[in-house]
Amino acid sequence: MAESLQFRNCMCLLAFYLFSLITVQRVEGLEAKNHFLEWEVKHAYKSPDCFKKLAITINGKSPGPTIYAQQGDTVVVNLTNSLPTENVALHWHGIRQIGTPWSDGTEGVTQCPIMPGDNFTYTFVVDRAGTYLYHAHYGLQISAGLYGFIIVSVPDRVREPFVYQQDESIILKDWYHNSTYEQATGLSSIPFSWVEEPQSLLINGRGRFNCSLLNESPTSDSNICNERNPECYDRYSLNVHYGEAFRLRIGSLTSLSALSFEIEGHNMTVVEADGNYVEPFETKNLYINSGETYSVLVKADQDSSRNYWITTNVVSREPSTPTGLAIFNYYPNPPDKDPPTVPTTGPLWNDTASQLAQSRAIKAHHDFVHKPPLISDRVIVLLSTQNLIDGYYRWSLNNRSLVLPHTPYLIALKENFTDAFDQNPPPDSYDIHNYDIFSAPGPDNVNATSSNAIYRISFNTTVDIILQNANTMTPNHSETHPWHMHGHDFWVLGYGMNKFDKEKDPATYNLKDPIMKNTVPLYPYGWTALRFQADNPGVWIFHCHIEPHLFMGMGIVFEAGVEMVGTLPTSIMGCGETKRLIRP
Ligand SMILES: *[C@@H]1O[C@H](CO)[C@@H](O)[C@H](O)[C@H]1NC(C)=O
Ligand SMILES: *[C@@H]1O[C@H](CO)[C@@H](O)[C@H](O)[C@H]1NC(C)=O
Ligand SMILES: *[C@@H]1O[C@H](CO)[C@@H](O)[C@H](O)[C@H]1NC(C)=O
Ligand SMILES: *[C@@H]1O[C@H](CO)[C@@H](O)[C@H](O)[C@H]1NC(C)=O
Ligand SMILES: *[C@@H]1O[C@H](CO)[C@@H](O)[C@H](O)[C@H]1NC(C)=O
Ligand SMILES: *[C@@H]1O[C@H](CO)[C@@H](O)[C@H](O)[C@H]1NC(C)=O
Ligand SMILES: *[C@@H]1O[C@H](CO)[C@@H](O)[C@H](O)[C@H]1NC(C)=O
Ligand SMILES: *[C@@H]1O[C@H](CO)[C@@H](O)[C@H](O)[C@H]1NC(C)=O
Ligand SMILES: *[C@@H]1O[C@H](CO)[C@@H](O)[C@H](O)[C@H]1NC(C)=O
Ligand SMILES: *[C@@H]1O[C@H](CO)[C@@H](O)[C@H](O)[C@H]1NC(C)=O
Ligand SMILES: *[C@@H]1O[C@H](CO)[C@@H](O)[C@H](O)[C@H]1NC(C)=O
Ligand SMILES: [Cu+2]
Repeated sequence: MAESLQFRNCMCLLAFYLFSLITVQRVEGLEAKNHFLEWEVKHAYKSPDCFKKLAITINGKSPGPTIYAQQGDTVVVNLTNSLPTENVALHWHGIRQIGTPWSDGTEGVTQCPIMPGDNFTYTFVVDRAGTYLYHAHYGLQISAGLYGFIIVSVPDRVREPFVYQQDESIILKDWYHNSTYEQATGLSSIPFSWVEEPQSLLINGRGRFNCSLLNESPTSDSNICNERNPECYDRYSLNVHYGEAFRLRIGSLTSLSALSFEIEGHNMTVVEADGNYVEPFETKNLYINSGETYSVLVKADQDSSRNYWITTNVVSREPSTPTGLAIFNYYPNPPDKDPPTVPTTGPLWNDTASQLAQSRAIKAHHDFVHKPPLISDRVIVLLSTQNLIDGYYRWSLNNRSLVLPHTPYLIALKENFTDAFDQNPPPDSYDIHNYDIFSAPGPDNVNATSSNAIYRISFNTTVDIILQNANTMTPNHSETHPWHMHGHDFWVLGYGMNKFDKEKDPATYNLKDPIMKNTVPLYPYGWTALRFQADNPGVWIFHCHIEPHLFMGMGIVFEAGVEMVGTLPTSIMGCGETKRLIRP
């Protein structure tokens, strides 16, 4: 049964101090701490929604342990790969890795994979307060459960632009019963087999699948799905006292699903997005895509004689996954007592207008506006299409479907291994005049190709990226894609429907108070315009955060200022052409 909040916080802190050895250094009067974390990545049977499945865990947990740190601290994670048959790499999502581009954790881009039995140390500074994430960047391991939170507090004596009595966090996940191996095989086979919709939605790693749905099928086995398993029965319960205001950090690391999140009877005030303060606005439900984080403030001011539902629902794709549930518990009601009401099924899944309106409402807090340069040095227009390449289903950007090379780009570029990847840059645009974004590309679109070519960007120039959506290979169908950039935050200049018009649409850009984010949605048949300063030396991936879409090639890689990157640690080497660098 659910413990009290105090007890859980206490256990959390205790675990935190037990598993992390904290040293304090004095740096010019500021205290910057080092957090040494020993993490073992291993398989374990888990039943987060009652269905027993082999998951990938950190120290036996999925989601993994939350990293709590303070702005300016250094985090050192010594990761041991105890998966007997699988490589791994771990990405620190939203952390820019300034000066440590080799710690970005992106297999094929910034490092070789960590092989079974090997250990690898990630060292990086959490240079900004805010809510961040970590997750696997290898294969489909997010869907196997390798994910968690990074929560960075403001320095001592720094006040945030809002007040709260309690700091809580909720991580959202879609959960599949099939293994990642079945999924990966289906995605890379002829005929193609899509992963379909998830079986459950997990709130802080907990869900509840209706096991009797399996009883008709030959796989029925009470050991496989058991609703009396306490791992699934115990809903997450958020415990509050009447009259208090709390901050709720919400992060999503879904494999596929865009979600709506709400707390029955309680509006939320959005105050943070991807680590940046938001000009506060109130909403009944929060839309959240994979790779996004938000903080909302909630006031516990309703009838406190009962509990309320916390719900999350699939949006953007026609849902077949039941509502994910948790409990908003007013003290002293029992924390595990189901509310007396029927939980909402959320907003209409295809109400794109309401999602777009919320995206547009997210602006920089007036005291924290970081103004973008008024003009950019380069504009890259990226058209997303679904294509067949040699009979395989793929996603492409301007006809290029990303396939990572065997030698990670960061090492290849520093060592001048010019044969490690295609040296011809991919196109900065597509055939805007002739390409019809509303028609399905023919199954014989022979023009899209697999490619490992990258964009080279002059250091510290200002770059606009226009994400352009289009019809998939299914007639009258276009999908939502959350795009995530490594190493940088970008300004979100605007969103629009239909084909981007480079004459008219830039006039609609928000150059006054655009929010900076690291993940942003691209809506069906629409465009999203971003601007960023290429001021972080390294090689970075920019990709759709839907894990199977990235697996199918939906991303680009860019380099800026790689010549300024310091000496690479040999621990990132060992694969492809880098083998010869570590042999005497
Ligand atoms: C990381 O952990 C491994 C395995 O426990 C150990 O051999 C190694 O010395 C550790 N590395 C560091 C830097 O602590
Ligand atoms: C951890 O890695 C270091 C160097 O990469 C190696 O010397 C050490 O043996 C490894 N420890 C274990 C337990 O594998
Ligand atoms: C799970 O994988 C099997 C193949 O092993 C496939 O037949 C089935 O359709 C998949 N189930 C779902 C829900 O995708
Ligand atoms: C579970 O599924 C069964 C079979 O479809 C259905 O009869 C039952 O009402 C469901 N239970 C719940 C709690 O939804
Ligand atoms: C909740 O917020 C919505 C705006 O999204 C507003 O229309 C509504 O009145 C608010 N409800 C309450 C109870 O404050
Ligand atoms: C949204 O989807 C529902 C079915 O779930 C459908 O009836 C409705 O027409 C759709 N609305 C729009 C605007 O496409
Ligand atoms: C793909 O390339 C061909 C030319 O080879 C061009 O006609 C077509 O418009 C391109 N498609 C996209 C989506 O850029
Ligand atoms: C790679 O090429 C650059 C530019 O020509 C040069 O400065 C650098 O020393 C070369 N690096 C290596 C490892 O050869
Ligand atoms: C491929 O590109 C050629 C021009 O190079 C164009 O004529 C043809 O229509 C394109 N095919 C498709 C299916 O887009
Ligand atoms: C990038 O350029 C801006 C001026 O446009 C300058 O303020 C900043 O210091 C430069 N950053 C780096 C890392 O060189
Ligand atoms: C697709 O939409 C167009 C109008 O936008 C309509 O004329 C056509 O019938 C639709 N096709 C299908 C297969 O639904
Ligand atoms: Cu996508």
